[in-house]
Amino acid sequence: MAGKRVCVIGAGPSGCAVLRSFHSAAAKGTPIPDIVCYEKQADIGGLWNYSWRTGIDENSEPVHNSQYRYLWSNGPKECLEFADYTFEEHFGKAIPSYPPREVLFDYIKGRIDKTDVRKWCKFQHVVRDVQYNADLKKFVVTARDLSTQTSETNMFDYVCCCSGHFSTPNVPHFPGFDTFAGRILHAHDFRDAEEMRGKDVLVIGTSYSAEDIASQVYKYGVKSVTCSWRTNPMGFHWPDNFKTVPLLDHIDERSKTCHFKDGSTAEIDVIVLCTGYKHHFPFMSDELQLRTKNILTPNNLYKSVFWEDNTNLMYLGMADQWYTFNHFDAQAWYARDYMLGRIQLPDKNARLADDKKWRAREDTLKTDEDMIVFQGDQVKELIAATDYPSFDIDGVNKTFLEWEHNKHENIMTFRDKGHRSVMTGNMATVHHTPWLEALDDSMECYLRTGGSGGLKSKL
Ligand code: FAD
Ligand code: NA7
Repeated sequence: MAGKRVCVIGAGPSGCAVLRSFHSAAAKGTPIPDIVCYEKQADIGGLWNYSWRTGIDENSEPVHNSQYRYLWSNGPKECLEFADYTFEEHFGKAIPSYPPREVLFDYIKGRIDKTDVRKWCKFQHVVRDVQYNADLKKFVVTARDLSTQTSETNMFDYVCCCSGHFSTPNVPHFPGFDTFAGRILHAHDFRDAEEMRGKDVLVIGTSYSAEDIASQVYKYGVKSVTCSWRTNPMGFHWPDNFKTVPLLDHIDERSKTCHFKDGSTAEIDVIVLCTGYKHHFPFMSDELQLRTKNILTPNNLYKSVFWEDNTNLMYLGMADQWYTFNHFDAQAWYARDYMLGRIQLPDKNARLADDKKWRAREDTLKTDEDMIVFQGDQVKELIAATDYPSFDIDGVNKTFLEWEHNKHENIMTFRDKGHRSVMTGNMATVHHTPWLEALDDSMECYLRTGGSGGLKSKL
């Protein structure tokens, strides 16, 4: 290991997983390489490190954050729990299953701050360029220190790209947008549901952003929500002031009248494009650049991690996400063991055959359950190869299915349910206030036992 150097790009949950994996090896006495983690923001946490800003940040960089005020976990915390750092260990007690953003941010930071890995992080450093020098067999990485506006270029043996893929919005155009008499924004720029109070809102898209933003604006007093779908409608039992329509066709000139593919119309004040994100790596040289859609087996990545044309480049967290934090850990531990020489990868033909096998299986998946089990199998395979603490992945799959069931039973109350941790065997507690009434999402209020967290007077 002596003399080897690893560059980690981004200190969100995926980058932190890499840092933590090396820390864990070092704590067991294994010599580890030199590590530098460039993070363009001022702290760790990635998307969970909330910013009110939209567009361009204080350093003239594109704002990374896509999360919003009042965001609560959209899946059970029991499905993302770190196997080496449980919620109970962090909070000192059992807590409910769907924490608000601030609580999850605290949990992410808590695991990192039990170690000294921040010493590897260079905050407010944005990676601008990554090239591979085949003669030297090294990556040449240029990063800009945003606080001093100076650049540095360094050589690395390995690069772990952990820059996320839910920050560069996919923004389609619809006829009539140019002169729409209301407001158009992408989910990436959505920050505060309260500004939608009393408004007629159109949500385009049918995935997580659409379902959550539609629910959020309902919670904070929207007048009506029109949900527009391209492939399939969302299929939840929405409240009475919701309407589901096919895709937007066009908007009348200089008006708020939206026409949909079935000929129906609606008067709309605000259009929220929940149309997903692009994998976007402008800092990677062309031959190192991941180009993929948001799928479970991203293109050209062995085990969804190793760049097929140069396995010393690894991308983490790039698959579509059912499993999140503990999946990133599984990838990080596997990548770490490759970098430590503990895991040998097969030759390229065998790797491509393996990619093909997983992709062929992905192409057969029909239901959410199929996809959850599929990703669970990917996590199982990675974990089995390393010393990341093993956990009951079939149990987590079941929790995902309970969550799906609860959402379809009532999209506005699924967060009031509790799930059992497969890590501790303990049930989550019941939150003191139903989600729909819980308008104060601060950590202090959330962790309080008993009492109301609802501030109805705000409405
Ligand atoms: P990110 O969190 O995006 O972190 C990437 C990091 O890389 C950032 O800190 C960024 O500043 C840094 N970076 C980017 N480019 C550069 C560069 N050029 N140089 C240096 N640093 C760079 N997951 C859940 O499990 N539960 C949820 O409830 C949930 N809700 C979500 C809600 C929204 C609105 C969104 C968008 C996502 C949500 N997710 C949720 C999924 C989320 O993607 C993951 O939880 C997680 O944040 C992904 O971690 P990551 O480290 O891969 O990426
Ligand atoms: P997703 O999950 O990638 O979903 C994108 C959605 O956008 C999906 O419903 C697509 O519909 C829809 N889409 C994409 N392009 C279009 C166009 N041109 N017209 C209409 N609809 C379109 O992104 P999300 O933002 O929902 O979720 C990403 C993460 O954020 C997730 O991890 C969450 O936790 C939060 P399709 O089915 O393809 O017709």
